[in-house]
Amino acid sequence: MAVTRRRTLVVAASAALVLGAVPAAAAIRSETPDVALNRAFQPVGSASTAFTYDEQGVARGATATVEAFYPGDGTTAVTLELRGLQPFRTYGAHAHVGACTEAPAGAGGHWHFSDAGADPLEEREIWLDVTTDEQGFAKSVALRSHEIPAGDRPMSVVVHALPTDHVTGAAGARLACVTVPF
Ligand SMILES: [Cu+2]
Repeated sequence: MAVTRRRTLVVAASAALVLGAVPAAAAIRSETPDVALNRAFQPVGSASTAFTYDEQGVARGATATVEAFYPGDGTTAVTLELRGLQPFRTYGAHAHVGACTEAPAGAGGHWHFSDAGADPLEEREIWLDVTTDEQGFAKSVALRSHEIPAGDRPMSVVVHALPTDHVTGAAGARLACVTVPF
């Protein structure tokens, strides 16, 4: 586990450097994720908290690992790892307001930081778009200069068919959803 965690932090640190996200980079100082979960996507109808709604786009048995870091310094970091997806494909992904349900729409809309004011849309929300490698593996990191308030937390990560439109936030059909206790 220690090795996995170290790799997570290195990836997050690299993203912070690339993005120049100096304030949010503080989030990755957390040694241990405050939230960490791994789930396999299962078809609707199964006893699961992670559903695939389109087994072509996200096969049953593909997995999602979500970690969140809350260092308490005004920043948040969230990482998403997906395994077993289609190779060489970009998927949109975001934190959503509701838990996953058997209906794709059940997770509701994008969750957003209520104190984010006029920040760009991506900074007001938690976007985790990924592009898979030849193995169908992908990882993304979202670093934000806000904290998730106790009474207003996202409850899921939804994987979409298309990259996220930076103006509208739209990302096409909902292919899969994993309930996350942020
Ligand atoms: Cu979404």
